[in-house]
Amino acid sequence: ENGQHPDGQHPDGQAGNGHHGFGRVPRKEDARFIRGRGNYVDDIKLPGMLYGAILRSPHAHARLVSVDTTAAEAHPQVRAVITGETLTGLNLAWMPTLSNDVQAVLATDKVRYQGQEVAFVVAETHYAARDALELIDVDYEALPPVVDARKALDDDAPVIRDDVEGRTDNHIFDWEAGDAEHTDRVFGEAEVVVAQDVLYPRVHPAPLETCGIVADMDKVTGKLTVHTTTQAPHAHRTVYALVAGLPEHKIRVVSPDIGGGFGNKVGIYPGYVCAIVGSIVTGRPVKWIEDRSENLMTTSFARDYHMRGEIAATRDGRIRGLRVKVLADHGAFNGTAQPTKFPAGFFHVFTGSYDIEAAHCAVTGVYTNKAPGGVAYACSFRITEAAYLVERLVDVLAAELGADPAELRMRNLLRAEQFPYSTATGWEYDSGDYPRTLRTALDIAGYDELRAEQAGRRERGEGPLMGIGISFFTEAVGAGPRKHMDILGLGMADGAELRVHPTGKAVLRISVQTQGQGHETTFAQIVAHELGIPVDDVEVVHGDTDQTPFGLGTYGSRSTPVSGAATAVVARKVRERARIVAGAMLEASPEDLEWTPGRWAVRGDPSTGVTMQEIAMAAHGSLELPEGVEGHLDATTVYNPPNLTYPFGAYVAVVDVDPGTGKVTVRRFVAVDDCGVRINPMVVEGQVHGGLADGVGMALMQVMAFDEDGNHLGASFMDYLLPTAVECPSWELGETVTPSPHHPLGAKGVGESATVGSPAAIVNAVVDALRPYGVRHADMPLTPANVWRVVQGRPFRT
Ligand code: MCN
Ligand code: CUM
Repeated sequence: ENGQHPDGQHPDGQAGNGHHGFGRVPRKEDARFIRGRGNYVDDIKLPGMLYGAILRSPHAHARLVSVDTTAAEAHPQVRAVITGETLTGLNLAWMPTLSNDVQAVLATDKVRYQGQEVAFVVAETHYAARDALELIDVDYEALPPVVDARKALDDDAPVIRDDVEGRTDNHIFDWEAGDAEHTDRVFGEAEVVVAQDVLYPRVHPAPLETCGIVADMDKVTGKLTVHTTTQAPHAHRTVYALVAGLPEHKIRVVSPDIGGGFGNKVGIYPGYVCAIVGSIVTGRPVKWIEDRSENLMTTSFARDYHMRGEIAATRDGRIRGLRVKVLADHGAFNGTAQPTKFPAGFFHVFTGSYDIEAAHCAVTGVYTNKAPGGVAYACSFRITEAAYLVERLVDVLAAELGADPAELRMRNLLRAEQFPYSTATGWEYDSGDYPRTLRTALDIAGYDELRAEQAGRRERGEGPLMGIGISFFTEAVGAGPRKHMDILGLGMADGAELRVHPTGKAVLRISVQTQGQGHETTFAQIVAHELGIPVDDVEVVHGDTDQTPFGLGTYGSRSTPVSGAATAVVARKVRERARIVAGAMLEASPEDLEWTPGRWAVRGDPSTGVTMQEIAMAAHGSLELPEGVEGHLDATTVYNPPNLTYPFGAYVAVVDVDPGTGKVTVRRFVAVDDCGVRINPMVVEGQVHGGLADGVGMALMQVMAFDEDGNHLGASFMDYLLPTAVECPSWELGETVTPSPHHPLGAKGVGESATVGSPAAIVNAVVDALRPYGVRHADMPLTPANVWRVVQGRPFRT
């Protein structure tokens, strides 16, 4: 199936004019965004508001000898200067991270990466606060930094985290998954083994809106209100409650419009805590908004995984085993965001989409003198790294065997009848028909013709070099079942509340928080689909802890799998209540009623039916209801997902490489995604487009580089490059639909799929183009300079 429904009709015919459910409904939120009427944190101005600015360390590693704030405090516009010492007095100098480590809010003993927070100035204007930073006199004693993760565990490596008593090295954790012994046995017996070192470089999610906060401590009511950029308002509130010792009902976290999150806005940053302290100290609201360089240098980066992967296979191309070793660079504080039990996130889905007998991975995390983070940038908790690694390895195996990469994949993909499938590392994939999806992508691409064109060009020596790359990915999204997953002890179930007013208009309250994914539209569509009312009659309330039920927020593409399911369940509760009311209205037994979208009617006699709007009015009216039935139609629920959902997809990239300059042009890109039932196919395609652009960025342009002193070399968009329409081809999308069997709507998450799946397709295509040079692998980013370097000195053989 490759269905496009330009008329807004859902294939099941339920959506129609006026949009009563699923389908290509235009996004409600766009009306304000395209008119410049969004309301972002930096748009918020409270009476008497002050402005904060952060003094940051120029050193990657240095002892803090002294911080003299006298001159800054004397600045006429400055209202407070906060240092590590001030915070120590409040027991707030260190804060817990999402990985059960601690992180300095403001440095007290040492600075551990360039850009680390040292002091916070609160002043009457933003400019005055910035000016006053220059008046602070800090005495540093420089220490040798650890920049290369591969040297972090050397005996003579300086110990970064000597704040922890007795620590003698930079080791954070060792973690493994799979059966090592079984895997070694399979490798011992294997006919063919290939091994490859693969780096997934440090990159940055770089949302257009940087991080920020307006903190307002009301001394009279004792209530703290923070307007902030957060993907997880309720989780932030609980963390603030634990850190500051304030009760939760005295904290309100409001997340207004957010200009992109991409995992950058999951954690709590020192600037947030400083702004809150600033408001407590001055008794006035304090705004802190970071600038672009601060965002790129200090907030949650992504990846930095040094991987070594091996595949064991038979001569005829049957993959039997996978063995992986990873060195994970977590920066100076272990602040990665993922469910507690999984220090390497969901990296252990690295067996990908294949039927593999045995697999094992061992991950070691280390500290370096770089900013903390690691889980961000549409990664689905490190599935980006896993998918990239296995898809690179399969191509290395194809090269070794002289096999076609599409055929090799087809040969090893899980077959439809194998689902639900238990992987060698402990996942239970819910549903899939992988060969069908790969075939769809190959058909759209015209794979055989592309290969023929490539062969012809190679034969004729016709430039530029053409490459074709394939990737097939499986994701695990929708964290997660409470018994397996929590973050800082908070379980990952989501609440939902639905109110239906007397005239049949509805208000849905959810805990997930859109950063551009279109939740105000798509969650309204879910309610409309379940209740048969117009999408426009459903208002979605989110991003305010005072107005929404508890839930863990938006990341790991969990909104549709968890809160989307909660929404369907709560709407069905309302529909069932409506059935009882309709029974009373129609003087029939509720069991004898039948639902057709929008109305309950006596079975076999649809003309007698009552609409949802009529039922809502009656439910609030004087109609006599059966004994024990309350009036109104409101309902609440908490959804604890039974499993994750497993979206998947097949991508084909076609590139042209100029060997003289090393420049790569993405000529075509075909993406066939299967995220189960699509609530809004247009929104899904938008998500895929964005993720494919991410893939072009990471594969060809992006890396957070450092020099050997730990100086950050990419602190602006002049150096850290974002892909634009110029670098991206016109995406060619297809779809298959394999519903999730355990999700009430059959939907799976999709928000990160394309970011996860696309880098491998592009890199595989570039390596394929460079085959005449005998190239088997090249690390991202494949910038012109890097590609040029890879082919230097290599003989060209067709
Ligand atoms: N959707 C759908 N049908 C499906 C699946 C999803 O119609 N079968 C719709 C959903 O209703 C929702 C959107 O697609 O409107 C994305 O849904 P989902 O896959 O559940 O992902 P989340 O809403 O949880 O979004 C999170 C995900 C993550 S983790 C990152 S990172 C990322 C991404 O979304 N950040 C984004 N996409 C982004 N898109 C924008 N514009 N901005 C970001 O910051
Ligand atoms: Cu890993 S980025 Mo998203 O999960 O917010």
